[in-house]
Amino acid sequence: MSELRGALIGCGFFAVNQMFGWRDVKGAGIVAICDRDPERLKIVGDQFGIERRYSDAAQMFADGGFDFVDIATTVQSHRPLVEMAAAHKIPAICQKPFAPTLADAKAMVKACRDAGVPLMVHENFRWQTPIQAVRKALDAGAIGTPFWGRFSFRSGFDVFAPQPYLAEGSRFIIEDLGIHTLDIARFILGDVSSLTARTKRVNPAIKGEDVATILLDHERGATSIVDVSYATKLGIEPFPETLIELDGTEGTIRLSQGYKLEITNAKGTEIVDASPALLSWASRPWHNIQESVYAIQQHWADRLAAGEETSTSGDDNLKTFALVEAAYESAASGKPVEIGVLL
Ligand code: NAD
Ligand code: 89Y
Repeated sequence: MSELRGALIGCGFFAVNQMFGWRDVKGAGIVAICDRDPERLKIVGDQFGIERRYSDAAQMFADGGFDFVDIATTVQSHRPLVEMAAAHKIPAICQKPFAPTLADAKAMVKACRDAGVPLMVHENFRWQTPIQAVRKALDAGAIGTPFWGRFSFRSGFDVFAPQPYLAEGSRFIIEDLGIHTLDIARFILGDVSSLTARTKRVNPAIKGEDVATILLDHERGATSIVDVSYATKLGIEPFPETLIELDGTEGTIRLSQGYKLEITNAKGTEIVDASPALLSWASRPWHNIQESVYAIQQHWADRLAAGEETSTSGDDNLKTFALVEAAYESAASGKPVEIGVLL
């Protein structure tokens, strides 16, 4: 079968990882790129040898000649660009956070559904090697039925240097990073019926919250905690590791710093190295995220070719996005929020 031709919109900081990922993906490649900033367009176009370059997404869609679009811009432009893709009947991948609000996210999912085009949110953290290893152990019945979990991301890494816009929004860590941690909690323990959240801003130089603690009730009966912080200064900086603790009826799983996976059950304790691969183009400490970019893009290419839905489809992501909205609502009111009411 011939290779799927992709077009990428938004040639900024993170898109470079996506371009490297596409270079490695089997069955798909990028044939056109777009950015409003001529400097970014030139840097990425020259680096990856892409001749078709656009400063205007509408012009790129009008010219066509591609089978899918990969939207790697920041959140403000996601809705118009996804709707543009739907109007041209072009399957779309959209970066997280999918939309500014849940209402926008729902409208974007509807636009693609009505147009009959596949939509995937680039929610890559569940594709990280250590997270997949935890899920595999759980699926193999290693700890029986999980009844409690903790999904923790605590760091003091300077994310504002490569992504200065993160310091400027009234919402920060839940929308930017906690969105991944909440998605991992769903991926591991299933959908959520209600949550309670508390937030804080510790860093005086930013506008939004940089600490959040969220208590989740999962539909299948487990209780979990999602705790995220960019105000935590540790001896060994863990960025960008998500640490996981799971207690089950037959044992426990611990994913600890350094990608150490420890599984304890009646057979004893097994310790596995769940480190991500360091891809040829990747660099530490980002390599965990970079490998998951490649993995989610390969998944998209495989599923698009097979005509099958992706793991983080627009529909699926609404359930993660609802947790983000609910967390802000709960932090503001101090009260628990029912997720079903939002969806
Ligand atoms: P960035 O600001 O560095 O890059 C965005 C680029 O998009 C800019 O070059 C800008 O000129 C361009 N752009 C914006 N609107 C456009 C439009 N309408 N048409 C054409 N070009 C447009 O941002 P970034 O740090 O690369 O982040 C991009 C997205 O990636 C964000 O949503 C961010 O949350 C996400 N991100 C995801 C991960 C992950 O692991 N999934 C990690 C980092 C960032
Ligand atoms: O934008 C964020 C993301 O998605 O992963 C880590 C990050 O780059 C900073 O929090």
